[in-house]
Amino acid sequence: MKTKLIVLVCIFFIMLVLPTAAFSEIASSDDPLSTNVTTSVFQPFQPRMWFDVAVESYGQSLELELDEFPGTIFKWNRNSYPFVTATDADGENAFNFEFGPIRGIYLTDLNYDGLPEFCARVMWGSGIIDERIYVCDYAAKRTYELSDRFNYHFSLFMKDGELFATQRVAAYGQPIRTGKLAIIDDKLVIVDFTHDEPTVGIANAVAQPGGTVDVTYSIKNNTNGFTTLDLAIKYDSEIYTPLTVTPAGMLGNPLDGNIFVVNPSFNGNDLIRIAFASSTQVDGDGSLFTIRYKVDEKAPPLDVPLSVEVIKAQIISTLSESTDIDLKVEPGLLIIGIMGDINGDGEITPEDAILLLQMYVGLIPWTPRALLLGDINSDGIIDTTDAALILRLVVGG
Ligand SMILES: [Ca+2]
Ligand SMILES: [Ca+2]
Ligand SMILES: [Ca+2]
Repeated sequence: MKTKLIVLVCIFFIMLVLPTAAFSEIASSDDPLSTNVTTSVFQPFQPRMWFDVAVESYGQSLELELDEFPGTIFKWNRNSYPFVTATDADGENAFNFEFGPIRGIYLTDLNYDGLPEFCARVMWGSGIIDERIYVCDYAAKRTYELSDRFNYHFSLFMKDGELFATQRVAAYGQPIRTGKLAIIDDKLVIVDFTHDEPTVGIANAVAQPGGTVDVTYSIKNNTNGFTTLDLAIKYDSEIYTPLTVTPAGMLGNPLDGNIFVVNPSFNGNDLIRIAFASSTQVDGDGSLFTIRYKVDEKAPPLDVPLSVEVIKAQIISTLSESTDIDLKVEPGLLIIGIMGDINGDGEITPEDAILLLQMYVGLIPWTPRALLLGDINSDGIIDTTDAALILRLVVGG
């Protein structure tokens, strides 16, 4: 939290004190009338790849000239030091990148001066290789390094026109952090810009007494992933009982090194215990598992809260290193009732039609029960037609 604040304050401060640097001046010197006319246009530098041997194969060297550094030729040498040289307009050596071997370079403006930094992916060492990130602020002739030999690898990738960095455990390869690069307090860091926390959500579901219902439990904001889940789900067997618990593709494939085990009646109680372990990190959003519940024939009309208790969720990095995930829960509802019983008294009466129309015209807020039991003709919308059909059900039509 503190880091995010510092970044925002830094960005604001830089924008405040360096407005002229953040703008590039465009003036035409060909037309004498326009020599005093200067237009300023904010041109943020669009991140892009210069080259990456992991993406495409290249020869022994490449050359690059940038509008931001006119006349300067940057040359990458695949295997010989200096791995990148900069030559100025006079053909003089202006700067050497004193790090390497460089396997990829991405260009992005990290300090908001409108000029790109050279962000290099480096494979360092012989025998045991470190993946490292070096950033060269060519305008200031400064270099920053992100490395942690034997412990962590750091790599770069582009996605949706943005540059991202990933930190992985050297021995196992699991990513533990992905975010944007930033220079904070003169240090190169990876800043995680995700604001939303990982959350397990339960979809609302509806069932008639004596019927069955599939309830889906999903995860969202799962950016950093998990390797274990330990969950407990309470139910009330007098009202509803689990029949099956089916893992979704994300958790279910043993070929992916996943183990998913369920006890539907822990210690003989109305408690489902779910334990999940994976050899790799499961990331991304989607369905985790689906529970099919059987609703008792004598179950009254009810709105039953559906939740899940997260006993433990972890990212396991090494034998000695693991991180607990603060997995939030968004509960859902199991609505037990019959179509058209909007007020949940177990009968279809004109009151249900009145209630539906009051919600329809916005006099009272929609209830989950009305949304799940109100679409009598199943056309996907709840409106006056459904109210009329409820009235027909009253007289047995
Ligand atoms: Ca810059
Ligand atoms: Ca009713
Ligand atoms: Ca309808």
